[in-house]
Amino acid sequence: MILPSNYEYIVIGDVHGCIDELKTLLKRQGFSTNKNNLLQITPENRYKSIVLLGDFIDKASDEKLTQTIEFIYNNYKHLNQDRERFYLVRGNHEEMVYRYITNDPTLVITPRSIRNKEKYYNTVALLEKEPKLKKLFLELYKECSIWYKYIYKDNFSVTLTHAPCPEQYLAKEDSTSHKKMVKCISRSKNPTMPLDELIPYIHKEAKGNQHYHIFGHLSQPNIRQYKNRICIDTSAIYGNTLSCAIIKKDTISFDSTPFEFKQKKGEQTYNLLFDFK
Ligand SMILES: [Mn+2]
Repeated sequence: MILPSNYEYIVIGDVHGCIDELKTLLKRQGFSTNKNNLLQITPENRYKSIVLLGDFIDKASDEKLTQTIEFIYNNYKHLNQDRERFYLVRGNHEEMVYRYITNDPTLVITPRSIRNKEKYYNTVALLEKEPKLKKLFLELYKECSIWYKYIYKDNFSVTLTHAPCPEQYLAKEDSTSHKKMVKCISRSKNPTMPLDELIPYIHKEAKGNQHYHIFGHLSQPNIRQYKNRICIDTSAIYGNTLSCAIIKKDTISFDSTPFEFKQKKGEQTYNLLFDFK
């Protein structure tokens, strides 16, 4: 999916129910909310678009997850009424929750998968007891794309996916490529392995040109960049910050806002990306 290059993009990393921080970050980027939680369209933000880079659900409290889904749903409708300007990328959490709540027959139910559902995918239980919210989530899920690409002249482009992935799969449309862009090899299943060894392609394929790949998924203590590979998941739900990349013409800048402690933070030990000794 190609993004028109005559607009500016605010690309936001893994929200995981951090609705207060999402609203703060959007406000810092020129989008205030009114009393109905709708983002205000002003002459100043007319040329700005918003991209959520996947994993907007799970890990947070039920109250905050509810607010997050409602906020994204209402603003998705609201902002996209005149032109498309609010985009969603599919994360592995949206995908797994979707598979659980639609009783995907390819999802093998084991004691482990039931434990995972409770531990990692707490949005499933919430949606199962709140049918109206489930309907909103299902509608949003349909709107999620696997990737977006912004192209500004021949020498500058930015590909957006939820997870890091090998170059050969980037922005491709076969089902293997789709899987690779949504989720990479699991860190939690390989806890002692340094991240740079777990996904070696990400730094081996990195180049010093201006064809960037921005992704989230790998919670980090800060924005991590190596050459043209950039991770913007800065662990908001783990009490750190929510970050965005701002793409304007042929420039990328960044902004972050701290966790506001309006809900309990999650626990996580960081496994650092681009940690070259
Ligand atoms: Mn993820």
